[in-house]
Amino acid sequence: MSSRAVQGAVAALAWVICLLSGATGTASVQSTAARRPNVLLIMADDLSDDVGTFGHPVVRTPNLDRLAARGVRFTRAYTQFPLCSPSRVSMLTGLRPDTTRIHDLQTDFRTIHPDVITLPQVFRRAGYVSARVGKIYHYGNPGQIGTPGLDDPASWDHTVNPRGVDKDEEPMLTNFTPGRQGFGSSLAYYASPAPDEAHTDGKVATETIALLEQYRDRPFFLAAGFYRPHCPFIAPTRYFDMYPLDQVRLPPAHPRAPDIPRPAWFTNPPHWGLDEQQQRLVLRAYYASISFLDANVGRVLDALERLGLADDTIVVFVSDHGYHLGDRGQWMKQTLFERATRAPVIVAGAGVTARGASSARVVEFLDIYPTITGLAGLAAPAGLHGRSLAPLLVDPGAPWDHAALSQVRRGNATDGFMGYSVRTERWRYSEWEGGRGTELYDVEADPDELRNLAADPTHRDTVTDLQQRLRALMAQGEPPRP
Ligand SMILES: [Ca+2]
Repeated sequence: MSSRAVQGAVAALAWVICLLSGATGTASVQSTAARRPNVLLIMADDLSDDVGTFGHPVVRTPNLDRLAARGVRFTRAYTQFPLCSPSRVSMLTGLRPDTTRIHDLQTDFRTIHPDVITLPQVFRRAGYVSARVGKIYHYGNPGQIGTPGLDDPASWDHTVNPRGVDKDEEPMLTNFTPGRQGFGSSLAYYASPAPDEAHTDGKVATETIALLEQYRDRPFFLAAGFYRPHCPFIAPTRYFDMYPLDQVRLPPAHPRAPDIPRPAWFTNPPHWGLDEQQQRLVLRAYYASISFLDANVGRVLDALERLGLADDTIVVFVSDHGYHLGDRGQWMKQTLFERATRAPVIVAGAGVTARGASSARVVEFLDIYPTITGLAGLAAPAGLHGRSLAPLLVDPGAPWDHAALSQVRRGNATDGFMGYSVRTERWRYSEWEGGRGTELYDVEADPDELRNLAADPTHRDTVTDLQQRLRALMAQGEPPRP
């Protein structure tokens, strides 16, 4: 048995003794809880940083605002793979997608890495109760709502898989992309008359609150996995009413520059043929879904405060990747552009001193695992690919010379190929198919990534430098299989 396993066993034994010793045991449980912070991990699905908390002029997210006031917003946080399961498995194992070898939505990572220690497992082994509500590991959304999805049973003591009225409302959807497979990849919406609490995400909040009440006297690692704003965009009507159509602005109609490699694009043909009014309706539904998510997050935050747990709990809010909303005809995820790779991260609560601040340092979703274990004072397994964000939780502008690596696959595992992209504070450099296609954007001067500078001789040194950084980060993972 490893020393870590021994520590876990000792901690577990201590709990058994606490629980068996009755009233005295309860007192010692509470004193342990006071020493060890709890963790509340809140995940959104397909949420870009188009939220008021991150500066969006229209989308209102008052509850994320109040969470951000208690912590640090990361405005340049990048997923390792802009697709649900590859991103989530990477984040929760702390390993790059070429190490996890999870590049699709079907593979169970335990079939490849039976002994990897996930983030929740670190807490479980340290004697915390570990519980999940909803989508933390991959779940077909909406297809697998109400099932465990691709869950990892070793991560949890307690799981809940809510199913709400939105599942029954799917026949009511207005679907602008009937040719795409299933509602999980559709541009489809429905303004529901059902109350918040009847929806799957309302139930995620209700069940999370119940777990907070149940485990308030124990150190806990609770993960609340929400399903919105992932499509289909079903939310209660009043959230649609927050966004009159005349307030919904489409992004500028920039053309696709011909020197951008073809694999860079995901949505073909542009907008999947939607006209501008249809695009506006989809945008409004996405915004409504965000505000509904925000309201549900707010209910959980209210409970945390009501139960007196706010000061002793580390709260991390994270999406799984970003989302295109029509820029250059792109929708959803699975590109290496800013909009699909960048997503909101907020680290708040216990142990965070720079409250209400934002950090523009480039960070990776891989950094979340060692950040949370570090804040809780627990040892992370050796070999994680990320680094703790602790210095930025004290000084959000602290020196931080790190880049982010994202990747995405085109085609399937046997005849497909990968694209890789490295992001620094100023630049994004991407390579497709082993370098057959390359892109360089000065994101500071060109935030919409319209001008590919990769072939511009005046930027040759920049390309060389970024290629080296890209290779160094890729080398952390294993090479992709041919
Ligand atoms: Ca997702």
